[in-house]
Amino acid sequence: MAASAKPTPTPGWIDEIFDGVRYGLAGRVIAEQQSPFQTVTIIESERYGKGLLLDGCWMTAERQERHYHECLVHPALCGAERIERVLVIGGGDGGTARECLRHSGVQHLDMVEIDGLVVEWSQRHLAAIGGGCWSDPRFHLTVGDGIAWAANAPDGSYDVVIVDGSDPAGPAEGLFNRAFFEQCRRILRPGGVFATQSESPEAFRQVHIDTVTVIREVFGHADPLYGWVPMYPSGWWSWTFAATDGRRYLQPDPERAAAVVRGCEIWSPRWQRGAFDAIPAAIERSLNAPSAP
Ligand code: SPD
Repeated sequence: MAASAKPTPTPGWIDEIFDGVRYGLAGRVIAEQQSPFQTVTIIESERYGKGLLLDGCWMTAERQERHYHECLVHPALCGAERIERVLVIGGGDGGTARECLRHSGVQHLDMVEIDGLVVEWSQRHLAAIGGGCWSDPRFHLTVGDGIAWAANAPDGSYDVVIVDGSDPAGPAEGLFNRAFFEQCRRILRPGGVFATQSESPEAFRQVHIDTVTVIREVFGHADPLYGWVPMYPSGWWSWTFAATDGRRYLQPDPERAAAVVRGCEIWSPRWQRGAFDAIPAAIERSLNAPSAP
């Protein structure tokens, strides 16, 4: 899972290198620092504007972030029974919180990001991604451990829990395991929805399958949705949804959807239907195969 920008760097390019493939943008590094958790890099690219890498892996960029954030947020925010209280774990660039706060029904959003440098540099260099979230009175930021936050939150304290972490290595590793997903389920109210990024069905296929499988075991069901984040390995990405009372995220609330869809670049109820249906045949077979005793 570990990526590296070290082998054979090409001047004028920033690459995530994974498993024999380079995923790169023409541009330059404008800031780089080792935080207590990871190497944080801010770049300026020709095609997608300013962007963020963590430990050499692409996280986001100004002119591509909607491909990711809209797909993670709106199926959950349009699918939960209520949306007054939202928890975002990770999400330090602010893009996930920004999309959540477009829903006027959200009254209180806790965001728990482990790395204060990611927040600070996103506010300074990538202000367009968080937009107005940082000063929204509904937004409450804690720089701390999201896994511990979930473990300590009271039962049924959130309507929506969204996990916007990086890949399952380093500080985000614990965001992919059963114990964490169990806590996320416990802290949801009845009618609540859980959402997480669930990696690439191509570049990180087994991680993707394992993640969906464990969420299905914890919630009794879970549905991956497939889209594209061109700067990520393979460009093909997934987000997975589950709920306390069945697959309610498959039917977006029409009023909530109508209120946000005009401002979306990718997400719409129609796009969402296709994206849930776009499960690759081999992934569907693997997910439906009986697990070994
Ligand atoms: N391989 C990249 C996975 C990154 C997922 N999180 C991105 C953060 C955007 N808010």
